Amino acid sequence: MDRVVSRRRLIQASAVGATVLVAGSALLQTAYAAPPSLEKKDTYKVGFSQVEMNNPWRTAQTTSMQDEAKKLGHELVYTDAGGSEAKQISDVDSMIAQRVDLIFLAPRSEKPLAQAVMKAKAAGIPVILLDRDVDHAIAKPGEDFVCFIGSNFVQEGGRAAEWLVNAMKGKATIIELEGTTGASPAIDRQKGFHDYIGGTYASAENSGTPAAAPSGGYPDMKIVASQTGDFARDKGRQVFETLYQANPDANAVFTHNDEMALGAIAALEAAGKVPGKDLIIVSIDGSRDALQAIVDGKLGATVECNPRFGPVAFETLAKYASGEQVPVKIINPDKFYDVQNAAASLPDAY
Ligand code: GYE
Repeated sequence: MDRVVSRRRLIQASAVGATVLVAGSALLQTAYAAPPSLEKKDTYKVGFSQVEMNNPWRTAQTTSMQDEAKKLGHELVYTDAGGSEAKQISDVDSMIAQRVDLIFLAPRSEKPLAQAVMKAKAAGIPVILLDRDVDHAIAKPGEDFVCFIGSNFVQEGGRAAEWLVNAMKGKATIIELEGTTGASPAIDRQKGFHDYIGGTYASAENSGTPAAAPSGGYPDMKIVASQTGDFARDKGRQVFETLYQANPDANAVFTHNDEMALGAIAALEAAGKVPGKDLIIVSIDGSRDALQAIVDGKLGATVECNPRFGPVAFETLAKYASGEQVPVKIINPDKFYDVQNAAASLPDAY
């Protein structure tokens, strides 16, 4: 383990607001408040730890990372954790053992993978989080890892809620399918949606979009059931089937990703219902299948969650290596798809 305090680390440490360096111990402490540094080189050996490959969003993200690495001549050490936290932790261990220069990590959930971030830090390997965050009580951005790159999930949930309020004219009986338990997009999408409906959505913190709901929110928008479908199509279908049987008066659905929306649509059709008529569905991701479902009248709308991380990921790596200040949070801009633009957006969809 590299415990030598390099000049570069000290520079980075002071860049994150460390105090004046005097004694030797203060030096060590202060230096360790910054993530490990990255030497400036033409090409790197970079790890990319993917969480799972069970949906088009993940395929698009992996392709984008692989294409960009290839274009820039970097070696990409790629792993797929198959949806297992234990496997993802051991994937990071093996990247550490292979001495990659930096790890791009798409963590399955906030807490267990925060420990993997701390192990990489202790081994002197900087980590950049892609698309999901870790628990900041365990691993801090700008200190234990370089930064998080991804969407504003609270805003995504708020935008989905705003659309559904308008579509249902403020009155709905809603079933919610949540993403993977303990994953930051599941936690934050739920928060954004619930806060908007409850009238506590922090609009200003979320660049003013959507505008705040009226105080008191929308008391006739009732979420009657909410359960995880693990961001997966078939799990979403099964869970929706159970929740709908228990709540046959539901007339709206909010799903944390498109795969689960497509699962809910399949369950509804199997039950002889007409998605888009009997129940109105709003989702998040913007996949090709989801846009097609909008065109077919089955899905109402989907908030985009941009999966094309390659360019921004490797740009951030280069900035970090050249000692430039990297923001601890880099937010990808997201579009919005409904019946107005779904057909026109199909050719570029993933
Ligand atoms: O919405 C989902 C994927 O973490 C933002 O994970 C990502 C989410 C995305 O499996 O489809």
